[in-house]
Amino acid sequence: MTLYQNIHTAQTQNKRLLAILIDPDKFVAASAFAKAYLQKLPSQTTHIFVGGSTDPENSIETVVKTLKQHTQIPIILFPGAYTQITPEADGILFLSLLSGRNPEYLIGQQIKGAKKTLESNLEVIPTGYILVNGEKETAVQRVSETLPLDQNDIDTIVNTALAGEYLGKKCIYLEAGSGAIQPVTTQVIKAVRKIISIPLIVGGGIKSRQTMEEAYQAGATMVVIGTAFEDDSWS
Ligand code: 1GP
Repeated sequence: MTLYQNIHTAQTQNKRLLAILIDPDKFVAASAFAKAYLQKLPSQTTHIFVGGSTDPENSIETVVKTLKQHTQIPIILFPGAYTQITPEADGILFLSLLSGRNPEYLIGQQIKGAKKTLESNLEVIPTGYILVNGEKETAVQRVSETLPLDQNDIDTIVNTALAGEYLGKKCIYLEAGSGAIQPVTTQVIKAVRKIISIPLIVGGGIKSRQTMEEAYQAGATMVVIGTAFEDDSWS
């Protein structure tokens, strides 16, 4: 089964997927660190995402290689820039920032990374990436120089997600931004879930089992958690 078939099946069979996001910038690519990190992950972890808005040390390749030595969990790139594409992973969320109006993040980075992606043999998962307001200026907003969508403007969020599906995206990722104060609300998740037929990924600011549970109940196929495992604040 491909990575996408697995995600799609989870959606149709109402199974819950959990991705842990590793920011290469904050990860020590050493065996002992990787082992200890992997051990503390929840047993229901189904995927590991690796990527960040920035990777100044260009460490993503060594981070993925180190992780691969210690886990069978599929590793999917979640690149903030085309420079983060590396063949050691299993797949890539080929993102387009649909909430923004910066052509560089709608199509520019994608053109720069297309050939590298082809040559890498990574499984490509075309993903419509929608940044919503998490009540904090996040790295995605800063780096992409775009504004998030207002979480109260559910119509615009829903229409953006639907347009993403019609454009051929295979997943929609609702993102409140790393370290968001306000995660994606259940109202937003429910409204988007109701209108799209593709898997829905939800992340940003989820720090507790309860918030994770609420996101699944509202219709998330996959929940993404990063910061809470980085700073051990998961509760
Ligand atoms: C960010 O959705 C992810 O891109 C995860 O966010 O770091 O807040 O868990 P957190």
